[in-house]
Amino acid sequence: MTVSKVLDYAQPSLQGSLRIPGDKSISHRSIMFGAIAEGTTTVEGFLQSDDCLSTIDCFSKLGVKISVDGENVSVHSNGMDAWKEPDEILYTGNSGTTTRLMLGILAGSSISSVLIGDESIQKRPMKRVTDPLKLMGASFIGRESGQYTPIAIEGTKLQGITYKMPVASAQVKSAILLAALNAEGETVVIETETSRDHTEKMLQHFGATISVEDKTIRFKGGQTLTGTHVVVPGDISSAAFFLVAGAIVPNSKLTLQNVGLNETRTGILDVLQAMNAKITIQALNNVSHEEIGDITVETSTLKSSVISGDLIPRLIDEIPILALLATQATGKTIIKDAEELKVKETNRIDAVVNELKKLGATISATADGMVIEGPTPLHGGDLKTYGDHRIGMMAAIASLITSSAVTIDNEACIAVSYPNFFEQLATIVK
Ligand code: SPQ
Repeated sequence: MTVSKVLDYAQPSLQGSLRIPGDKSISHRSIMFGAIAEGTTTVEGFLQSDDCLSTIDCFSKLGVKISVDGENVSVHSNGMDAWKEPDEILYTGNSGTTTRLMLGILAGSSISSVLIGDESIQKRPMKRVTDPLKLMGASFIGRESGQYTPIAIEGTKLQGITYKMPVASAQVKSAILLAALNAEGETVVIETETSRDHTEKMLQHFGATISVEDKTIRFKGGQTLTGTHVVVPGDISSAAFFLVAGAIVPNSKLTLQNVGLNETRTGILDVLQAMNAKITIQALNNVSHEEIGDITVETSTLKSSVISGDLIPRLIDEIPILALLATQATGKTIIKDAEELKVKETNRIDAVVNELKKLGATISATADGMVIEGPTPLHGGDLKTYGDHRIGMMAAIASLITSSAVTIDNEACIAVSYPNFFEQLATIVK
């Protein structure tokens, strides 16, 4: 059941500090790697969101022992050979990461299984993953030759391949690398643009050897992973909503603690700086092969920017909230080279343009992005989330600067990546 929520903030200012919850991409991978590894893996700072719980659920059905105690998770496994063939269908919920990475993992296992996701996942393209995996010898049955779930997987022996990626996608790269763990010989993945590299970093953290030179990744099959301790940084994609809120809500100053600062994810910080936002980064540290730090943001007078090219994969999930930021910047912001937005939880180009227009923004869709003119005062309205967490949170942050209330049609979808979003927001609204 979907429940709507009315958001009515009377000219707030935002003050205080937030500890940003765990990174979704790294939380998924910590469970996957823990399940593949031999021994016990302990995870600290795990994101207990709907998507990450879908990953845990899939591995539990494969017989992996996983215990969750808030943000602390332990995974006990004797490696993939000890997994049991699941007697139920593996349900990946709304999670593209779970679905695509599981396809890579299960392709080279010794078991048969079936994967299905929710209504949104059933429309998201899987051939980008199943095609290269088939080149490795994988066996899938799914609608339109493995394009859509449900997909049945017959685990089999795989061969290493050399694969030039047609799109910048960490999910495609990760699915191939995870399959490569069980493949004979070397696998080489060549990226067009560098996408998030958490899989490469975590492979090293679990004791594997991987070579990354510019956009070429080389990985030898047959390596054994060993259980370890993983500290999950806060998710910069979640922090992004409060970074933008701090910049656009008058008289605000916010500190976001424990934010992952992996260079493949920090495109939003580059854009905020280019648009004149006041941000400072302190307390840099390294945990489990990932950079972290605290970010302070203050209300700023913003100017427009062009967001394109190799910046896009470094901020792909932040584009909805950056579009809202651009409505408050002077001049024309152009977002291009972002066709990938069309195959996310919903078509995020159409969703962002439709919903921000309802609030009075000057915004139009292009074939590969959008154009936004600002600054524009926004008014209230009834907004659709399309069941997409990032559209829901963009609408919620927009409501902080609208002249009247904003209603969102589905509050629950936000729990896909940020279950305590509204609780945290309430603590900083003054
Ligand atoms: O997991 P899912 O549903 O694909 O989630 C999204 C999101 O907005 O949270 C995308 F819709 O993030 C992806 C991201 O866009 C997570 C991800 C990863 O963990 O590897 C990589 C990106 O996707 P892609 O297709 O570019 O590889």
